[in-house]
Order: sequence, then structure tokens, then C-alpha cells
Amino acid sequence: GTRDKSADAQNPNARTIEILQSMCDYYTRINDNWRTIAYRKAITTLRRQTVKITTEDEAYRLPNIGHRLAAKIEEIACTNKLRRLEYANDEAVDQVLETFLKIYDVGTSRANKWIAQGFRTLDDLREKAQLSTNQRIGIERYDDLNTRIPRAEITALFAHVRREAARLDPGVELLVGGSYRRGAESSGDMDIIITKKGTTSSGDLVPFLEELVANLTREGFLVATLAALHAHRQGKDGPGSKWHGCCVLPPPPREGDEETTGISSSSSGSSDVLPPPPPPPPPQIWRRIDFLLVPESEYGAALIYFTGNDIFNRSMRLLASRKGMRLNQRGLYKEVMRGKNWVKVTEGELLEGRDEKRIFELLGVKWREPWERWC
Ligand code: DCP
Ligand code: MG
Ligand code: MN
Repeated sequence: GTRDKSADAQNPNARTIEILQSMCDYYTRINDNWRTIAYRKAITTLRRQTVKITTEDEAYRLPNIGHRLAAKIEEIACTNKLRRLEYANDEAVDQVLETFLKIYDVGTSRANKWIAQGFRTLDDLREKAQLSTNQRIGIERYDDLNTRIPRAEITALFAHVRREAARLDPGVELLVGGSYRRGAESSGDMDIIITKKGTTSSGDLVPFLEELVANLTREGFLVATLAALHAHRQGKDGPGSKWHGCCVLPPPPREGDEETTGISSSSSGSSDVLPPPPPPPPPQIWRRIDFLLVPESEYGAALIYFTGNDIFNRSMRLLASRKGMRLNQRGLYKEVMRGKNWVKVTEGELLEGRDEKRIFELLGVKWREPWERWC
């Protein structure tokens, strides 16, 4: 918004530009990329005008200005202000938006719709809004799911999963990716990557994960499903072989539940004084857990992707494209060559998928340990 302030002041549409810029800043703040871009384009168009735009029709005839923005431009020209902006800068509403955006599976447009419908609290939503199953879980477990997981707890949760997995299939390999692999002291969720020697399609691992999820659910470790395995399966080995949900650490075995030494039971039995009641079990915080199935042939690329962070991933992809390659979570490919009319000249050929270090090499990047990938 700092660009060309003086030039804007000379522009006959100065006031309109100023207010649209405030809206643009607001949408940037709340991460609404679509509207940010729309406003930016409209502002650019207005900057080029040499006469004042006062009606919706005039505005709509200009490039990059749709009906809604055109109506707003007319409102500003007539009233010198924009009601929507007063509402956008209402701090109370901002606070509500922030609260709603922290519900699992809720994005800007959903949150803004709820606000427009008059909802202001989680209780409003619980009682009056139309909620998906996931949004309902996100509200019921709002505090849990917005609490970061200490590293030590991830280690313990993972040990439990790994034990169960090894019982089902000792050949399967599991690893915690995401921020944990980057060495974070706490994480938003736990990303478990699953692979097995000899697999070439994530579908090969689906039966294993189905059984693992069933067992972990039966014993009370997994407590909610947010994205079931089948919902994301695309084709026979689509990228979506994943399961998202919530888990809790199994409660520690209570004294007396385990086989005892005999000493403690006999000594306490002879006393007249009642022993103090056992302390209540610690409250169980629901934790977000993701399982990702990856065939061995794609393991390296998947490791890079699921280790992140997201900014590091973006720069790796950008680097690949600058070198005529394409990197995604399945592999590093030679870029598809396209000719006239976007017709493929060559098919993108797989260069490497299996080996993380080899992908760095082919990209000509010095190897970075996971904990050096914060951006
Ligand atoms: N990822 C990405 N782009 C996204 C989302 C994810 O590249 N838009 C990749 C990088 C992330 C990894 O997937 O590191 C795991 O995603 P998470 O959302 O679980 O992010 P982190 O594990 O990095 O952080 P957190 O501690 O919040 O879970
Ligand atoms: Mg994570
Ligand atoms: Mn995750």
C-alpha cells in the first residue's frame, strides 16, 4: 500500500483507491488471497483512470472490475466511505474471525459466512450453524486441537503406533515427518509416513493401514476420523492414500491393574487406615494424527514433501522448474515440453523418486538435514 502515494493523491479516484486499499490490506491480514488479488487488480485499474469513476456501470466496464467491486466503487464515490470496511475493521468481528479460523476444516469463506449469518461464539455455531462432522469435532475439541503437542508426547504416541504396526507387519517402516522431523520442540500434529520395501504403489499399503487403523481404534488410541482412507483414494495409486484423525495416549496402567509383587498388596491389606484415593487420571488431550502411505519408489520425494517446511518445499519446487524439472511429492521429473497450443512434445520423465539425497543432487542443491529446512 505504500507505492505511489503521491500519484494516488493526484488521481481523481484517490479516495476510492484509499478505501479499496484498506479493504485489500484487511483481506491480506485474514489470508483471503482471492480477494486480495481482486482488490489489487481493481486498484491498478483505477490508478490508470484520468476521470473520476462514480457509477457502478462505469466501474464495471473497466478491466478487472466485477459487479461486486463496481457496486462498492459507486458506494464510495457517493458516500465517501464503505460500510463493509467499517465492519471489516471492527475489532470484535476480527476477533470472532480469528476464533472461527482455528476450528479444524474452517477456512476464510466459511468463517465469514458464519459471521454474516450473525454467529459470534463457538456456542452460537454449536447450536445454530450447519456443521459438517469434522467442524463439529473441531468445535467440541477446540482447545485440544489448538494445543501444541510436546515433542516427548509425539515420541511416546509414535512408539505406541510403531509397536502395533510391527505386530501387524514387521516389514513396514514408519517415520514421523513434519515439524517433528525438523526437530521442533512441539508440533501442531503428528505426520506418520508409512512405507515398505518393494512397494511401487501406495495402494499396496492400503490393506495394512486399514487394519492398523481398525486395531488402534478398537483399543481406544484413535478416537476420531477426520479424513478416511477411501475418501482420498484417486485411481489405483493416487496421491491421496492418507488417513487423518485424532488420537490419545493410552492411560498409564493404574496401580493394581498390573501383576503386583505381592509385597504392596499384603502390606496395605493389614492397615486400618484407608489409603488415599488414587489421583484422577490426567485429562486426555486429543491430538491430531496423519498417516501417509508412500511406496518405496516415491519415498525420497515424499520425505522431502512431508518434512517441509512448506516454504522450503516451495523454494525446492521453484528451483526445479528453473532447471527444467518438476518436483512433487512423488518424484523429480524432467519437465514436460510443450509446443504450440500447449501440446505435449515430451512426457515428463521420472528422474528420481526413491532417494532423498539423490533428489538434492540432481537439483544441484547442497544436502540439508531435516532440522536445517525451516525455510
Ligand atoms: N506441506 C506443504 N504445503 C502445505 C501443507 C503441507 O508443503 N500447504 C508439507 C510441509 C509440511 C508437511 O507437509 O511440513 C506437513 O504438514 P503440516 O501441516 O503437518 O506442517 P508441519 O508438520 O510442518 O507443522 P505442524 O507442527 O504445524 O504440524
Ligand atoms: Mg505436522
Ligand atoms: Mn499434518
